[in-house]
Amino acid sequence: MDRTLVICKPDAVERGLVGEIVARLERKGLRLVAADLRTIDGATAARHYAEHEGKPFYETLVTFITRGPSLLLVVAGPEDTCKVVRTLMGVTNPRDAAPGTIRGDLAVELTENLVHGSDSPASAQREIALFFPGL
Ligand code: 3AN
Repeated sequence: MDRTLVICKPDAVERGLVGEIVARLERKGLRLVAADLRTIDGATAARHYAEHEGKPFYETLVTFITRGPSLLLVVAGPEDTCKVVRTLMGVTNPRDAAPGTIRGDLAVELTENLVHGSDSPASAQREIALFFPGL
């Protein structure tokens, strides 16, 4: 099975949309391998978003992702799981995301875009190790 990391971000937990998001992943045919409701600490957020360090939205992003609990998931599918999850999520800016996608149906704000999914198999491996060491 091919695995990826999904984060239902603090806005998803605050808005009570975690069940909706997990249901969409499961209905697609993906399987939950690990799940943990956890407030991401600043150091872990900095490692997770290292590629965005120095960008104008970096501080906003780290403040947002650490403001309350997120639901961290490892999900598995037969193949191309990162791509499958990102198609279900929709593009980064919810205002551009297609109807039928998580962001397209449920969000309007660029920062508060509900979900994160690893963008490649290499990122998935790195992010699973970061959030679920020992899995
Ligand atoms: P995705 O979450 O679709 O993989 P990334 O990894 O490029 O997108 O960006 C991570 C997060 O950073 C996004 N979810 C979004 O909240 C925020 N972000 C990305 N680009 C911008 C931008 N131009 N302005 C503000 N926030 C941004």
